Amino acid sequence: MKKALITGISGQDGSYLTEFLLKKGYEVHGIVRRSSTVVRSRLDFISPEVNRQNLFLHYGDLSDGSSLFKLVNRIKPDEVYNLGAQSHVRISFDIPLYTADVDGLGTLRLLDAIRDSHSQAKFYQASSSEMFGLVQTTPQNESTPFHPRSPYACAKVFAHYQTINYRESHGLFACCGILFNHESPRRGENFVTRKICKGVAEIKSGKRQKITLGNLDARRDWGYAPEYVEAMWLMLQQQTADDYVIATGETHSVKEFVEAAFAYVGLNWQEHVEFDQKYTRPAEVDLLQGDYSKAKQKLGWEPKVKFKDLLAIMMEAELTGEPVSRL
Ligand code: NAP
Ligand code: F7E
Repeated sequence: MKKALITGISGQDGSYLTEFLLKKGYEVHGIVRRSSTVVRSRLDFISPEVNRQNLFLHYGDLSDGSSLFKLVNRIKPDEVYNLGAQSHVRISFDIPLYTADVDGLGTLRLLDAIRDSHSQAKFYQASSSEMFGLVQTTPQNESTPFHPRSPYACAKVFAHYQTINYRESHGLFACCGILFNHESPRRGENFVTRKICKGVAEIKSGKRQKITLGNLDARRDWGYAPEYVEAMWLMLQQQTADDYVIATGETHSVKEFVEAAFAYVGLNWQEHVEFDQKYTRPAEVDLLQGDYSKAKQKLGWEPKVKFKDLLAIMMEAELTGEPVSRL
């Protein structure tokens, strides 16, 4: 039985990846942070069909190198997925040092823990399309230069190159997935797609009248999270370690998403959306559109769920009141 160790197991991607690996017969170990209330809601909704007896949670933290070293030594994983992060771009402007520590140095601590324990584990790094930032070419692929526009993106660029450096210097089987935005009913409530879908459902049911948003002109390449975690796994099943862009190839504005979500329930968005400066960023990423042709050719990976279907999945989950359990 293969063993996987996942940081960020309680997050959107961590919960889908756990489900995916348990279905494949893996023993899954996850690192969770201590918090004053124990919230594992995404893991609570893992499909009853999978064998939860093979899931083990351990306290640890990306800011605590000794916990990472001990866990890698004790568990002896075959695969390590580094999904843990302070992942909110706007909030990274409020807590830049914390974000750099967890997302940047945290990755280095984990890489070093693997190296120090002489582990042969294959390593996956959650790199991000935010690294392209002020985009130099469109669409973006693995050769597009980075121009990060936030503390979050700068930390991810650091982690990205540390991962490549451990591959080239120390022979680690280490891959970076440069994933474009991917969403689901399990997306955090303060990311724009989930915020919109939740708000629209509440307006439809009469619970509220308005939602307040920031920049509606930004364009994103939005995919479906369960499909993206499969790409992570595929990267670690290859003969050689490499880096891959994972995206849908489509780009849509936040305004298009808002319009489509309100139209889904028969409402006019202009009557219900307010603007607030506090949801804007000091530097915005205006346009993202990924070219996933390398992943298609080498991994045989292709997205099936695109903009319209994604919106329908997320809206249905909100309208039926089962936002977390819906797969
Ligand atoms: P998410 O829902 O925000 O989950 C982040 C996870 O990291 C949570 O489990 C969180 O734990 C954990 N975490 C936060 N700080 C930590 C720390 N100090 N030590 C250990 N764990 C910590 O993020 P996601 O959407 O699943 O994304 C997964 C990864 O992919 C992240 O690294 C993100 O930056 C990256 N990424 C995401 C996207 C996307 O569109 N979703 C695209 C590209 C890259 P708590 O539950 O305790 O908060
Ligand atoms: O913003 C605009 C905002 O916070 C998308 C993370 O998973 O994907 C995510 O980062 C766009 C931005 O995602 C609101 O200005 C307008 O242009 O949903 P988001 P993100 O910043 O693209 C990347 C790939 C990651 O790696 C990150 O971890 O929407 N926007 N109004 C708003 N955004 C938010 N959050 N809230 C608003 O009210």
